[in-house]
Amino acid sequence: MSEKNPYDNAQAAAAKLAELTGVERHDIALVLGSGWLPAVDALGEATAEIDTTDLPGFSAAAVVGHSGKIRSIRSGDKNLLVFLSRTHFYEGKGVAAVVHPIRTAAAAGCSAIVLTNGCGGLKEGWQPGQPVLISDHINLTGTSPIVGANFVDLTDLYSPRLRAMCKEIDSSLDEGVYVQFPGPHYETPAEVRMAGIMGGHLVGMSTTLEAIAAREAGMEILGISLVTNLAAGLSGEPLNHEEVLEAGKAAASRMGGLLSQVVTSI
Ligand code: 8IG
Repeated sequence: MSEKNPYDNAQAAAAKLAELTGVERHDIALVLGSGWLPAVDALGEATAEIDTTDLPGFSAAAVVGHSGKIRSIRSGDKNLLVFLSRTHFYEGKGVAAVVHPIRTAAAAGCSAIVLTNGCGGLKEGWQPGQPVLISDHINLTGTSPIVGANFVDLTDLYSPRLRAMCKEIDSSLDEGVYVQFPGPHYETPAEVRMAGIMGGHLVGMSTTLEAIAAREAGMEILGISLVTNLAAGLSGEPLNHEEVLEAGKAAASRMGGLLSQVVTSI
């Protein structure tokens, strides 16, 4: 990242985004996690698609199934800004790089953001391919995207209004507390038990730092996890990345329908 401060960097990225997409202002941002790519087509035709690396401050995507693209989609009367990939904390590029897309979205005009991820599920009865609303989080990365004495409040971080809206769309949606581990290794079974004892229901490697940066920027936040696997030790099988992508394909139409209905009612 350049020597300027992260908020100026985000302003520069947003200006370049407007220039390359021809869309002056975006309204709602979406960040797609593992397994969510097949769902995005339900959001509508892309007005423009650019490479993340065309914007200042972005680095190339590092994970299979994550495409390093940004799509601008016109949906009803709203301009959606869809990040088809994210930078993960475990890539070691620093927390500012992790939340640069979030700050860019805010600088581009977005007042709401939908953060999605693929993760392990702890609650009994949850099955791979099941979307779950994030009700709250536990950040185990040991760090924050905010530097300095800026004591941002995280009460109701994941908008109760948007969660209620999702449940109106799909009354079978459950909620859970998302626990972010640093990764890139998955948890041990003992760590999964710890997460459960702490009050967690979902384990993953993203989202919490982004949510904090989004709150700092004043955006309304919706978090949706796709349970792609039962958390380590709960299924008797080892974890692998292929099942993650499979779960996404299997659940794509349900998640796509949910996303498109949510963005129209936000
Ligand atoms: I997809 O079980 C996916 N991402 N930490 N644990 C963690 N991250 C994940 C998992 C999981 N599944």
